[in-house]
Amino acid sequence: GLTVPPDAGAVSAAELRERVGQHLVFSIGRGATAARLADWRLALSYAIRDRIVVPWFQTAERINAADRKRVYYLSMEFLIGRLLDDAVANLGLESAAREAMAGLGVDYDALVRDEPDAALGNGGLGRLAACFLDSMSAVGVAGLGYGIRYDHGLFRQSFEAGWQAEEAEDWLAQPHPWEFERPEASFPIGFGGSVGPGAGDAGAWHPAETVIAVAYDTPVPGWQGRWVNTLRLWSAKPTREFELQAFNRGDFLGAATPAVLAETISRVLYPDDSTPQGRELRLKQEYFFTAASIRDILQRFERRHGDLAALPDKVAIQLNDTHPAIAGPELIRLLVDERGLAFDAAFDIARGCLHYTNHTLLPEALERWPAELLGRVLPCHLEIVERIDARHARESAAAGRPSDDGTAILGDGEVRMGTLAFVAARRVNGVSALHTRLMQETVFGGLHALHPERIVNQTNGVTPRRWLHGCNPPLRALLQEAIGDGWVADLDRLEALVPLADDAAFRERFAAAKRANKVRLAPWLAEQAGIELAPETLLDVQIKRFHEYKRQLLNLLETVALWNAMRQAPEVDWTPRVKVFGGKAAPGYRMAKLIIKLINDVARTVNDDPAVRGRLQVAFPPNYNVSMAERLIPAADLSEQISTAGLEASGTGNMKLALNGALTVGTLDGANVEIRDRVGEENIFIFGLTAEEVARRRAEGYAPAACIAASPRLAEAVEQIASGRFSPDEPERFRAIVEDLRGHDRFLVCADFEAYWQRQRAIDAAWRDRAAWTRSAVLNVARCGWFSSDRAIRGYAKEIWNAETEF
Ligand code: 26V
Repeated sequence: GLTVPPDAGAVSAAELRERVGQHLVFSIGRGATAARLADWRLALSYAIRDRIVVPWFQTAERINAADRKRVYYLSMEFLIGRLLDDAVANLGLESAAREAMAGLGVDYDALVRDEPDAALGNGGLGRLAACFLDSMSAVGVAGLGYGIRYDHGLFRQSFEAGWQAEEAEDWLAQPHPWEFERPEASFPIGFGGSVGPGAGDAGAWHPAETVIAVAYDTPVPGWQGRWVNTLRLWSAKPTREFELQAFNRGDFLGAATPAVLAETISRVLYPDDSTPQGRELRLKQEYFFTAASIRDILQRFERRHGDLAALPDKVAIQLNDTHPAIAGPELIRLLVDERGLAFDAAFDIARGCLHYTNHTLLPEALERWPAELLGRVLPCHLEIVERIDARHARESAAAGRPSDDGTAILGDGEVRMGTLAFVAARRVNGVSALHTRLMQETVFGGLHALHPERIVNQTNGVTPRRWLHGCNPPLRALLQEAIGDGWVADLDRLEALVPLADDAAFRERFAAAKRANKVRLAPWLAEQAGIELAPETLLDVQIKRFHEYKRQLLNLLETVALWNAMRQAPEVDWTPRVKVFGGKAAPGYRMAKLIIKLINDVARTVNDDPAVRGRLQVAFPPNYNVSMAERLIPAADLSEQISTAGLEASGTGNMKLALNGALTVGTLDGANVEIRDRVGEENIFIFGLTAEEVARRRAEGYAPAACIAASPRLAEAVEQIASGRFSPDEPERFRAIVEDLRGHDRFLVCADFEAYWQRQRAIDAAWRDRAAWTRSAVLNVARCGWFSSDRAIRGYAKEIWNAETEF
């Protein structure tokens, strides 16, 4: 094997500078005088990537030599963000990189900011996948992420007269320096056609069209570069023969058509995370990357092992939501059709490998495919789904369960992907304790009764490398002095800060770090949102996708009511606040887009009002993404986590904000419950109905009108919106919002309004005792170590994958 010195990642500033110069000339083809910022960035990125390659090979050798069980994380989305600074920090090359670039006359920070975000995801689900990749490398799991190399990631958001507009994102317009194209790692993926009689238990599938999945590999270095896994993304390419036939007939335009169609499959990320619209292209994307991944997994296994029955001992596959749930039927198809196994044996092997994470219980977000569509695009798989369903029905009957218990995979002409994923998985996990219990009691109640050992909890986590060490240099420096840097790979060590919460000198330094982050943020916020952020102002942030259940509208109604209160009592010494909203709405989600417009209209009204100047401002910087989160989170004082209880599966922004010393105002929903359990009731602002109370209120027949009538400030705010106070040019603009609030209020905004208002006024008061506030903030940081994604990955490895961790 390879012999490489153990400090292969180490490099001096002078040497690094030399390598950057070499790459600039020989990889980019540009001289130093002509080089633009992007050229320097690419040159540094290649020089850094060079340091990762050898440890990458070494990791592969170690995994092979020990014949370690491999973990495959299948996800439609990886919301990664920028890679350069993260790689530099993981390799411990921060000062070398700074010094090298300074020596070349280039500002390192400007260079880092020049990198476009890799935005191959919508929100929480995709960002979780990125944190898990980082942690699998940090703790040394033999992990590999599989996804799609979208040409265009999540759209860029801008505001046109306050309305969200979407523009195509184009991250591959410049060279992407982190990946390696692997033309030899490619698989033909079929669609459509028919199923004829096959050998034995099998039916042979004759697809009507075929595209090629080509692999692109990105190394994923762990902390200190001691372990490097791979992210393998598939890109769709046309098959060559198809093209040539038409070309030879002289049909030149026609020859290009299949190429265009094939490449459509990996063209663009679906930007809707609220309602799966049953679109054929989406189904093709799902099958495309799942089938390529499963074939790759099987090929890697068969190169080293003979007995397919050993697959579950050597392979664990994690399905990130139902999007790759076709993995079950596909694996069974390969084992039966191409390997000659009997159906039941194949099913047992598949179920031994597969695991499914559920990320939402919202009925409209659960994937269901029309059986007709599935049968047209994947005829063989529909037959296998029917056989899985039949086997499930037999098991169910044998256990004495009624046949109409709602657990069938096929029903009402649809394939229920959640049920399919559950039935074909060895373990099914929820992403917070509450969410897991609700899975067992509600959506998966019948299946849970049949398989009581299957549903387990693994609460989400976030990587401390990006979400503390990387994004918060002032706090990182303070922690270094106070407790060293062991926390970066062992976040529980933050507990050593607990006694320091009572140390006034430490608190002062902690507050100074928070202030420094706000000072750092202020010019950017001024530029992006026209807001003046004074460092003594309470910075209140709600940053997440726009969804009615997340209740940005509740925050906005409180903003309007606060504005009214300030105008009505100008003599009161109000606590100054800046409220920041950040997030995108699915392009077709009309209500969410209307709420965005309303926030912008309220922001303009409030920010222009001299009566509240210096007291209340509303900022909505456009195009919230991972990089914006990295700016906002370290500066935040207050974290808004105010979803209707029972609907936010976990949340991960809540963890990032608490870990950076923001206090939470939140409902008892998702992982907020576990944050409260850890930081303590007195260091978090909980309000509102519990999940049980929400269910009860709805069962009793909830009517929002009574809540509005009982709260004059809510009534006033709603009336102002209704009467066009914020939209004088079009008074009826927000009618849909007002009618919904007064009529249905599906997410109980009105029911929770008064409790939220009261909690916010308690927060105003708490902010005035800055020593006590800072003490709470320190305790939030100290007690949130458990929310590291390293802890989550160790949990998955032990409880679900049965896989080793090296570190
Ligand atoms: C659904 C769909 C439907 C089809 C079109 C594309 C698409 C993309 C994503 C989704 C699922 C969204 C589910 C999701 O992101 N859930 C979030 O997962 C986070 C990580 O577990 C969790 O913290 C959030 O509470 C949960 O909302």
